[in-house]
Amino acid sequence: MIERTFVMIKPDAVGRRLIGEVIGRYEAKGLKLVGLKMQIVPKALAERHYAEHRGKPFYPGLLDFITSGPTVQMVWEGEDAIAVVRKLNGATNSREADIGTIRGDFGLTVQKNIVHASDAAQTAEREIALYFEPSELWDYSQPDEDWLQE
Ligand code: 3AN
Repeated sequence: MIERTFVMIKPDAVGRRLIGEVIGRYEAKGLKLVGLKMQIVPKALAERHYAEHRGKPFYPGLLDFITSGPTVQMVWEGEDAIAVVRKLNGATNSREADIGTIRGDFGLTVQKNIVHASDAAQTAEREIALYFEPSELWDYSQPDEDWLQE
């Protein structure tokens, strides 16, 4: 099924000049970029984004980190995009993430783990709406789509 998922490149990866590398992984897989922006996430927005983690020991540090510098927000589209992107990203703990995944290849920590991506259809819908207006998402076709859709 063609899905859309939300992905954020975190401040560590922006600071380490990994934006192009991360975007290149999703592009190479065959996913389509349909939304893109860069911002320092306001604290109130970060609190809404990570509401499910409120009260956990790592929550204050997570908020500080995610608002500490510029981030890149994206929406990617493709067959089973939510699961495919999480596979490309690898396990949350970068040290345990398989080599070949984004976190496995570029990360060493749990918190500074390069990327965030939606974990389910409902989350994707919620996170896309948190960061994008419908008018900021683009419908367009690419000439190789027949090779990339069931
Ligand atoms: P994922 O980003 O893989 O979906 P979540 O949603 O469980 O992971 O966690 C959200 C973010 O919270 C992680 N990306 C990471 O930055 C941070 N985080 C999760 N667990 C921990 C932890 N045990 N210690 C520090 N930070 C954590």
